[in-house]
Amino acid sequence: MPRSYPPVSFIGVPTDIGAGHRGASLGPEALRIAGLAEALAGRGIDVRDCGNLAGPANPWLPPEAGYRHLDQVVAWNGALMEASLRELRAGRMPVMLGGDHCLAIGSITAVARHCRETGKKLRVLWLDAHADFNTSDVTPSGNVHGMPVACLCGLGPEALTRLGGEAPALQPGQIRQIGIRSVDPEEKRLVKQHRLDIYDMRYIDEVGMKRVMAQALDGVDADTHLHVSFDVDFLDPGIAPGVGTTVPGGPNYREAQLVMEMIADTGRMGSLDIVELNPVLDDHNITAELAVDLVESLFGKSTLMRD
Ligand SMILES: [Mn+2]
Repeated sequence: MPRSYPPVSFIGVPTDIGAGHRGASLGPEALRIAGLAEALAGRGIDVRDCGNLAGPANPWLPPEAGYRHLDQVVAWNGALMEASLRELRAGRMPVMLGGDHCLAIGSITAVARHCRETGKKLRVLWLDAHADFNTSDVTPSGNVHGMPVACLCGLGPEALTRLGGEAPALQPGQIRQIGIRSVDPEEKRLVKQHRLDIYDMRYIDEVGMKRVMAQALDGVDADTHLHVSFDVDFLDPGIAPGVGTTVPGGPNYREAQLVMEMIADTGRMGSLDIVELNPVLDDHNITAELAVDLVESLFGKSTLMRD
C-alpha cells in the first residue's frame, strides 16, 4: 500500500540575504513553475501553498563584524520560524521553498522547538556540498548561508542562536551531513572539535551510498521527526548547474535518487527545506525540474511497488 503523508504546506522564502550570489530569491517561483505542487498533489498529498513570506530587501553590503546583512538575516529567519511553527502545530508538514541556506536557522529552530513541545526525537539530514559550520571568526566571506549549522548548534550571534528562545536549538549529534566536499580551512577544525557526523564524498565513494544512508538513518524510529535540509548544491553540478556555489564531484542522479528513496522508506520525514536553487544561473529551469523529481522520491515515488 502506498504510504500516506501528512498534509503539506509550502512556505516560500524569496531571499538571497545570506548568499554570495544574487538569485536564490527567485527559487520559490522556479520550483512552482517546475510543478512541485502538482507533482505532490498527483501522489495524493494534500498540498497548500501558503505563498511567499515578506522581508527586507538585500542591500548587498560587505561584512560588518564578520557577518553580511545580519539584521536582515534575523528578520527573514524570525518570520520563517513563526510560519513553520504555525504549520507544525496545525499538524502539517512545512516545506520551505528557499531562498538561501541561512534560512535553515529559522526552519530548523521551529522544528526543534516543536519536537521539544511534543516529546519527539529530532534527526536532521543535511544534504549539501558544504558543512555550513562557519562562524564570524573563521568565515572567509561573512555570508551567513555558510553558518547555519554552527548557529543551530549555538555558535553564532545571539540573535540567531536564540531565535527560538532556547540555545542551542540542536546538538551536533542530531545532525548527519551527506555529500560534503568543500569545507573551509578553519571550519575543518570546528567540525572536528564539535564532532559533526559528516559523510563526505570520499566516504561515499569508499563505502557506497546505500551503506552511508543506512548509517545516517540508523536509530530513526516511530518517535523520530526527520528534518531534511536539501541544499541543491548537494547534487553534482553536471546535473544541477542552477546553484551559486557549485562544487564538482557530487552525487550523481542515481545516488541522489537512492538518498531520497531511503529517506522516504523510513516514513518519518516531518519537514523539508529546498534551498540554494538559483534560477539566474540555471539552464531552462532544469535544476528546478530535477529538484521536483527528487522531492517526488522523498514523498515515496518509486519505480515499483516495493511493499
Ligand atoms: Mn548549504
